[in-house]
Amino acid sequence: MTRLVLVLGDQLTHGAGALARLRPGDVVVMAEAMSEASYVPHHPKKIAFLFSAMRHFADELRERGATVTYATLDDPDNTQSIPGELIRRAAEHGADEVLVTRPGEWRLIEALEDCPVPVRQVPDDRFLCGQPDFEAWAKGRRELRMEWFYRDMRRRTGLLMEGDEPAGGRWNFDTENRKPPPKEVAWPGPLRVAPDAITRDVLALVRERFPSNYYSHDDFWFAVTRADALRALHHFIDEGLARFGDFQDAMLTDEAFLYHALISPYLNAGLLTPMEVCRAAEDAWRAGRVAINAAEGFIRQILGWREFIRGVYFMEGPEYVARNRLGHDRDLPEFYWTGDTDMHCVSQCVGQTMREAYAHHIQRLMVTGNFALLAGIDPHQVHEWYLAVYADAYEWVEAPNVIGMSQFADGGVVASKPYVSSGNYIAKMSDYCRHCAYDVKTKTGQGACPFNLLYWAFLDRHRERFEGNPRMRNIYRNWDRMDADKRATVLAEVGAWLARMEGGGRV
Ligand code: FAD
Ligand code: DLZ
Ligand code: SF4
Repeated sequence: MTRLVLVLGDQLTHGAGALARLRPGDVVVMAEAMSEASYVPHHPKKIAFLFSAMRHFADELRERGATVTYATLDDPDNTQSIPGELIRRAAEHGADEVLVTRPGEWRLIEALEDCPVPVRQVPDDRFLCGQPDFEAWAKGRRELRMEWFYRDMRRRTGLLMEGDEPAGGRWNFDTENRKPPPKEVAWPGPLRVAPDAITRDVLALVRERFPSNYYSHDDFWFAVTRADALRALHHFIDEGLARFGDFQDAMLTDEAFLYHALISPYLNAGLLTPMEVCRAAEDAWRAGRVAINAAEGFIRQILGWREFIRGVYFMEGPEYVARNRLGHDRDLPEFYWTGDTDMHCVSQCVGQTMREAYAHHIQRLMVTGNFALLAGIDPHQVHEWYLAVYADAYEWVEAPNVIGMSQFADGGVVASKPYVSSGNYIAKMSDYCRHCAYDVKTKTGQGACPFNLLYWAFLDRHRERFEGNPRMRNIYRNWDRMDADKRATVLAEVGAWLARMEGGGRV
């Protein structure tokens, strides 16, 4: 009997997972499915990136001799769901078995388990730490901390190691990183690839099927093949990496990319592998082309954070995304879609997100994430927003970053304390406040920065939970030292400001 091998849109890696088991006679199934393209309102550039990358990948598989069935979104026979396509192709080819690399979302894992055609899911071997290894590492630990996991991964892979010791004598060079924003940015930004005929067809289809008042369809420049993704990686290693460490937390008005790599869409779709990315950074350091703080800071994101986040998602199970430990229930404000707010930091981060389907880590964590947490937005709505708007978003990586790291809705599995800050942090790490209608130095009254007000209100609201945390004790001391009238003013002003926001008034 014929066997089907299902390849999903984020499984575009030759010779990995199910594709490593491809036998003569197997039929590869790929499908652009409306169910996948609409379970959240994805950014059209994310959809176009995936569809075009899928079409190029299907051609590459055919060139390598595989039999591939591919359903485009506008194919009249397309059933528009992944299980539907498996049933249709199984009947077409007389197949009674499907092989697939385990998907990166519980939603799809469960849908495939329920598929009437038996589906065998094999582990996704594109990660540097397999799930059994992660769970063995996590077992018996009171708390999971990325830094310890990362050191184990350095030892295990030999990346940036000199024998048993970390290269450069330290595991972590973050004290040399996190500089305030540069005056000017000295690299041209990510490699921009001109759309070829396949991409142009996809862009036309996506423009027609996924019209949007919020998102931009214009100026699509993502790489959609492995060859171009590799060029984009080396462009960054050669021209951006040297400054990555220094400015990794900085933000600048109208500078969407700073010294960031812009490789997460490629890594997550499988066009690049994590080991080759880490090796490229290590080689640049060994060749003396970048300093250790840049190479180490960058490698830590991939070898440490990315693998750790993945392990947490699968360890915590399908209910993880429903967690709401802080009981936040406010609706996500409309300005998360329009950028229409006087808060320049939020307006900048949302604006570039709607244009580029991209924001870098600190923009996601300390601007849009910080605001949602401070304002008590329902974490599930925050989660769905992040899953929709970014070209690199799949639940396995988005959810632990949002539900865990950013919204503390998992009660501390990913983060040891909530990532909240007043406007001071944004003022230090960006030029946003200089262009803002609010005044970051004003704590209460006319023009007071909302982050300042919301920050104290958040701490006050969650006092019982956080005042015992040794890393937060001093913050509570500062709040308690404020005179009682001032504290009452802060809380009253926050209430009024939030009521204005919830009433749809401009804030
Ligand atoms: P760089 O800053 O150049 O970093 C290099 C690489 O490190 C990234 O490409 C990425 O693969 C990896 N990386 C860095 N931090 C993380 C992290 N925390 N988790 C996983 N990988 C990491 N990343 C996603 O890939 N998909 C998401 O949906 C996603 N959602 C996020 C939501 C929030 C609230 C936060 C705070 C972070 C999120 N991240 C997500 C992590 C990070 O913001 C992005 O990986 C990064 O911005 C991608 O841009 P880059 O390629 O320019 O990364
Ligand atoms: C995200 C996405 C989108 C938008 N479209 C498709 C699609 O049409 N066909 C497909 O196979 N995969 C798509 N994907 C990626 C899947 O949703 C992804 O495999 C799961 O989210 C698991 O990570
Ligand atoms: Fe954001 Fe406040 Fe700075 Fe305005 S003043 S940019 S709202 S932190």
